[in-house]
Amino acid sequence: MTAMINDTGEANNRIATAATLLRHARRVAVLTGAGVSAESGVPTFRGSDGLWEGHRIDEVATPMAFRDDPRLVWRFYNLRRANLRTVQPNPGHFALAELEQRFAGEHFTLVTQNVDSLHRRAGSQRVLELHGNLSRTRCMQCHAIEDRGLDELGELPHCPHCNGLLRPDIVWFHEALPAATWEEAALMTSLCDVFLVVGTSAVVYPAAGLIVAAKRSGAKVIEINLAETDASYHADVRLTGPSGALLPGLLKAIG
Ligand code: BJW
Ligand code: ZN
Repeated sequence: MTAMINDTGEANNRIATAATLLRHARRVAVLTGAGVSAESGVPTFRGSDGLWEGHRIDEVATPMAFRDDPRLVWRFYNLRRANLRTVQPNPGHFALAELEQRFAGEHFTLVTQNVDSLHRRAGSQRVLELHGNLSRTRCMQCHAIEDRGLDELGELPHCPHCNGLLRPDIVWFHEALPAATWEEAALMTSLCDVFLVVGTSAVVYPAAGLIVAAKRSGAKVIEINLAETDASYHADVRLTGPSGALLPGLLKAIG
C-alpha cells in the first residue's frame, strides 16, 4: 500500500516537473509516434500486435516490396485505410491541440511520424508529417499526388490521368523524407526549449535523431510512453503510462 502511494506521489511529482518546464517554455516541439494513436484503435508497428499477416513492417514498407508485389503492399495499406474510417482522435490528440493554443504561432510545432491525420482531425494546426499521409496517393509514372481521403481505391489502383500504377504517398524504408518538412522539423527542434516525445519507440531514423538534436541544442526532453524506449536515456522527465490519460493530465497540471 505504502509503495503504491509512493509510486503515485512520484508520478505526480514528475507530472508537476514536466508541467513547470512547459509553463516556462517559450518554444515547444513535439515528436509523436504510433503510440499516441493506439488508444484510438490504430495498431502500432512494433511489439506484440506489430505484425501484419506474418510480415514485419520492414517487409512491406519498402520500395523493393512494392516493386516485387504491389498487390500485397496495397492490401496492407487498404486495410489500414479501412481501419482509419472507423477511428477518432483520442484525448491525447486533443490535449496536444489544446497545448498548441497556449503558444504563439510558430512557437509550437508538432512533428509526427504518423500517417493517420488524427492530429489535424483533433485540431492541431502546425503539423509536420515526416512519413507522409495514408489518404494521399502518388503516381509512379506522372508523379501526381492526390488526396483521395479514405475512399475505397481497389486492390491495385491506377492513375486517373495517365493510368500509371499508384502508390501510397508515404515514406518507406530507404526513402528520403520530404525535404522541406524535414528541414522545418530540424529547425524547430533546434530552436525549442522543451521537446516532448510521445508514443514512439524512437528506433526509426532520421526522426529519432531529432531527440538527440533537441538535447544537444539545450532543450529539456520530456518523454511520454507506456514503456522504456531508445528515447528514455535522453529524457529529463519520463512519464510512464498511456498518452490518452497523461497528456490531458499534463495539460491540467500546466493550468
Ligand atoms: C504508447 C501507447 C500509449 C503504445 N501511450 N505510448 C541502421 C541504423 C540506423 C538507421 C538505419 C539503419 N538501417 C536502415 C536505416 C534507416 C532507416 C531506419 O531508421 N531503420 C531502423 C529501423 C534501423 N530509415 C529509413 O530508411 C528512412 N529513410 C532514410 O533513412 O533515407 C535515407 C535516404 C536519404 C536520401 C535519399 C534516399 C534515402 C525512412 C524511414 C521511413 C519509416 N517508415 C515507416 C512506415 C511508413 C509509414 C506507414 O506505413 O505507416 O514509418 S516505418 C514505421 O516506423 C512508420 C512509423 O512512422 C515508424 C516509427 O514507428 P513508431 O511510431 O515509433 O511506432 P512503434 O510501433 O515502433 O512504437 C510505438 C510506441 O508507442 C512504443 O514505444 C509503445 O511503447 C508506445 N505506446 N501505446 C503511450 N497508449
Ligand atoms: Zn499518373
